Amino acid sequence: MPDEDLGRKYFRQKYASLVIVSAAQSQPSTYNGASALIEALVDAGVSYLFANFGSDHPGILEALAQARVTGKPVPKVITCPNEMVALTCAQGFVQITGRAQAVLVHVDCGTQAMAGAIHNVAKCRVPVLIFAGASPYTQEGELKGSRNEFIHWLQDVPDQRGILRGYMKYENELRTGRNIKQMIYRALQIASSDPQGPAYLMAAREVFEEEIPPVSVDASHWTPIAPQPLPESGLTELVESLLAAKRPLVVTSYLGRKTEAVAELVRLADQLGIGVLESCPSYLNFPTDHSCYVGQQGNEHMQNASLAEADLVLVLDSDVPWIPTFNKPAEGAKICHIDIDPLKERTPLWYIPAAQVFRADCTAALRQINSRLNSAGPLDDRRARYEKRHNAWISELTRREQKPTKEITAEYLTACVRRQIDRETVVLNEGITNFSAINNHIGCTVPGTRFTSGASSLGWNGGASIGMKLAYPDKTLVCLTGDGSYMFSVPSTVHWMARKYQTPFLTVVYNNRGWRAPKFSMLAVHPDGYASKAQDIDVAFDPPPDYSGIAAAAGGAFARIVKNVDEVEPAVAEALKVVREEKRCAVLDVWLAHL
Ligand SMILES: Cc1ncc(C[n+]2csc(CCOP(=O)(O)OP(=O)(O)O)c2C)c(N)n1
Ligand SMILES: [Mg+2]
Repeated sequence: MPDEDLGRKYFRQKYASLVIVSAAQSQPSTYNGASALIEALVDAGVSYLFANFGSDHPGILEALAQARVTGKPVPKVITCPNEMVALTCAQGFVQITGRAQAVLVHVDCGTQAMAGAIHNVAKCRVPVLIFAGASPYTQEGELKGSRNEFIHWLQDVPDQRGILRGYMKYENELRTGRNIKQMIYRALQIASSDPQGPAYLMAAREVFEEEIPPVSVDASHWTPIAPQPLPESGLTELVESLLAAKRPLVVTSYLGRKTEAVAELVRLADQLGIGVLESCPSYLNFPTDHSCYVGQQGNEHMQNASLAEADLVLVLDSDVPWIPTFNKPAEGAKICHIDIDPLKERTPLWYIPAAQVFRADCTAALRQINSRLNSAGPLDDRRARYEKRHNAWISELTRREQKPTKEITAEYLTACVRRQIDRETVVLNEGITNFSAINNHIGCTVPGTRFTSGASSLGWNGGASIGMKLAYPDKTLVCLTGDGSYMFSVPSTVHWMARKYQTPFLTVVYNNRGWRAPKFSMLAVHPDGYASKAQDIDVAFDPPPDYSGIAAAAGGAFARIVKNVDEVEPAVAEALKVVREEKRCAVLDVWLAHL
């Protein structure tokens, strides 16, 4: 039999039962579990469903189509050819808006394919609702949705929820269409209550197909728990310590996830002359041009001078305030810790020697502290000292970002980008070994303009750019990424989606021809070993792919490879013009020194 006939026969067999069932039961309008799911998402304020469909979703595809025909609202469906990208898009959108979004994936397979994005949303505390179908639980046509494809036996796995149990704040199985709405609201309430995080719900096809009386429940009865303030007793002691200290210092990493908290931290610095150090920041926590800002530190193996001389360290929202093997506060410094998640219950090994620890919302806590601080006191000395440090730090950055004579440096490249963007431009940083260079030289000052994945599974930059652009259609977006991280981001999917959903952004690939981070990690542990002297340690990408060409092929992006120092700034300017005026993505592949 020719291939074509075989194909037709297979198609007829595969879909015959489906066609008969739907013809026999077709009605003008059906209300089933899938209808309840879509209504629940709309009522809960979910704007987007980042979806990758499969055989588990006939009910949902049908309900979406029915709702569109009958004029009912549906979340905007974003078709995502890769699940890691789908979840990362949702993460990007939520990092901007704070509003939980939904992701739909295919059974255990799509759950696995969300891959490291699961780690990122969990560690970054991103509220997101993930739905997966599950294999039908009937096999002889007992119920609508019963098994009718061979994969239904293969996809029936012992513990689908176990795939991501270690990462979810909440996971459950929907067992009937009748309480789907309540279950969705409960999952969203848990995901959106601090400390926020992802939730996972799965359901077999029969649940979505189950015809039910329309469910009417009030989504507003499942609001997130209210932000927690500091207790009055602890507040008094804390404020006294802050006033008594000679060199108080704030260390923070993700306080800026709420932009209001940044304004409160500025008030605190202005009132108290307290220094602010960002440690491995995942958000912009403090304006980098404020005279109390002493810079940021990531993996740099050195003792931070401001941290060493502080006599009071106020840790505000941080997972890694310092790395004690080479950087820590002085012996005897008083440490106070306010965090939405101070115990880090999902991190098996975690402690800092804190005298006071509070689980509280930093915006609320800082407001309380600020309203108690009504005397400026003898603070000019503190402020002057931090101002001196700040100015020295700025001079050092200016020195480092000078135009190089030979190979392009990350510092110079980042300074070129900075000169071509405005204050409102949103910057995504997945620069890895150039992470600090990017944060330092990009010079963001406005809260909510600088982001990272907040975690460590690479490839966040592309999907997050799409999600953030959906949230901020009028802002310019600049995605600064290592070459390895660009490859991890699945650029073929990202650029197809960016064109389809009109989310133009500029990507700059910091191309050092491979993975420099594992090389640095090796050298830090084995500085004089065999690997340190080896020519090749299997981390280089020679010859590298044509990174910008991938984006051009997948989504019509503007593509340019830049190898010459003189070309850098004009290329950034031209690429940004394309993004802003032609509303098209641009990818600049900028060659730095070989790793
Ligand atoms: C999904 C995932 N796989 C592997 C790693 C381990 N890893 C950490 S950094 C890194 C290299 C990143 O390369 P690139 O983006 O080019 O940055 P560079 O190290 O060159 O600065 C790798 C492979 C990871 N963090 N996440
Ligand atoms: Mg690299």
